[in-house]
Order: sequence, then C-alpha cells, then structure tokens
Amino acid sequence: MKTPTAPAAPPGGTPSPEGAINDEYEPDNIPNQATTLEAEIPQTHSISTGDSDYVTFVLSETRDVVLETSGGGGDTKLYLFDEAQNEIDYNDDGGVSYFSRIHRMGLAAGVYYAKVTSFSGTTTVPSYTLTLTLSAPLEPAPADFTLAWNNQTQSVVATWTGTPTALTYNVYYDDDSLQPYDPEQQAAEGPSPVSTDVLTQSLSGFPMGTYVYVTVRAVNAEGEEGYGTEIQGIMVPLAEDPYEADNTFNTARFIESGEPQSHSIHAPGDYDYG
Ligand SMILES: [Ca+2]
Ligand SMILES: [Ca+2]
Ligand SMILES: [Ca+2]
Ligand SMILES: [Ca+2]
Repeated sequence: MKTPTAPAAPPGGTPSPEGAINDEYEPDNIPNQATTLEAEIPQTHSISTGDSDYVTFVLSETRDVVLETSGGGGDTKLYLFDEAQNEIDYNDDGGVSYFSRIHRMGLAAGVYYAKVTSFSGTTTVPSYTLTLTLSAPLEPAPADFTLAWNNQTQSVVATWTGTPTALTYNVYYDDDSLQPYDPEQQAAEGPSPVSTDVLTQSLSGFPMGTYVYVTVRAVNAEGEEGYGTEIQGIMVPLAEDPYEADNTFNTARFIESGEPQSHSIHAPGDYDYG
C-alpha cells in the first residue's frame, strides 16, 4: 500500500521515494531508468525502504555471466530479465552471507536488465556493490551421465553423451564427495582425472565397499575444460560370500551347531538367510 505522504527528508539527504540517500544512480526504480552496468566495473548502490535498483547490460556475443551483490551487511534479492523484461533468473542468498549471486551459462547476445531489492520492502541495505563478470562460454557438461557397476570387469563404468566441440573428456574420481578429487586409492586406469577420447571410462581396482564419486568434463581443442556433470557416487560391492546364492528361504544354508558361518552383505539388497 502506498502512503499518501512522502517521508520527511533526513538531514542532509534528498527526499525519497525516488531513491535512497547516497545512491548516485537514483532514480533507477524502473527499467527505463536503468543504469548501464559494465563488466568488471562494480557499482556501489544502497537500498532505501521500498527501493528497487535497475541496471542494464549488453552482451555482444554469447557469454557466461556472473552477477553478484556484496557488501558489509544486508540482505538483497537479485532478478535478471531479458530485453522484453521477462524474468529469466532470480536469486536471494547465493552470494556471501545474505547477498545474491546469479550465474548463467551461455547467455545469448542481447540486452539484459537486472533488479536489486532488499529482502523485504521494509528492510534497507546501507551499501552494496553490484558486479558483472563475463567470460567466454565453457564447453557444456556432458549429458546423460550415468555410473554403473560392471560385475564381470569388476569396475565402475561411467558413460555420457558427447558435447559439440569436445576433443577429449576428463573423468574425475574420488573416494569422498568433497572437493578436491584426491582419492586415497588410485584407479588402475590412472590418477584423477583420467583422460579419454571415447564416451565411456572404466575405473577399477578400488577396495570392496568403497564409494566412488565421479564427474566428467569435456575438453576442447584448446585444452580448456568445460563444466562438470553432476557428481554421482556408487559403491564397489562387497565380494559375494561362499554361501551365495542364499537370498531366499529356499536357498538358505543349514547352520551346524557350533560352526559359525562368515558371510558378507555383498551388495545393497543382499539378504543372507540361515
Ligand atoms: Ca538504490
Ligand atoms: Ca532505486
Ligand atoms: Ca538475500
Ligand atoms: Ca576429496
């Protein structure tokens, strides 16, 4: 709801609602008033009660784009719009603390708008910096990435779909899901990452019960790596014990009194009936 009377001007300041105090880019509350934001030239704004800060930027060619707010304190929200002012992305707290960050891969050439507001219309942000970072688009992540256990070759097998200009693929693996890829146990195929020019890679030689986490990145002719697939993990199954198959009552083995049996739960879903 709009109040019919404008708030009194603070001492030394200029009256709102057009804009905040000490925000040299005001008025910029609508797209037509947007300030041009240049890559690598951060702008410092502020958010007064009910304020919106619009910027615009132009991509002359397809670019990977990072748009980020930062500052000493405050909670921003960040919106990205195309030239027709359709919202194409939104972020609240993807930056440091409660600041915002939008990362768009392969954004097409054109005119874009971004809007920064505070978390709610009633909160203010005394000072924040808005930064635009552009980079040449990386090779996209390979699609259809799957990880499976091959019992015959006793290996973890990664498969994926090729990307348009990839020459090779780097297959990163680890025995934990945390960066970096620093497996304690090296695969027989070599240290992480293993390079291949086909669309599959086997990884073998891990101890039973090890979780193996894998991601794949395309590498182009210039040797530049693209984006990684989502990380997938799979457990190297424990060896089948000598009493298998005993997964049903019908195949249950008779236990002699005084003769303990040593089994293993060799894979998820294994049951050892006795
Ligand atoms: Ca402002
Ligand atoms: Ca504004
Ligand atoms: Ca936020
Ligand atoms: Ca690790």
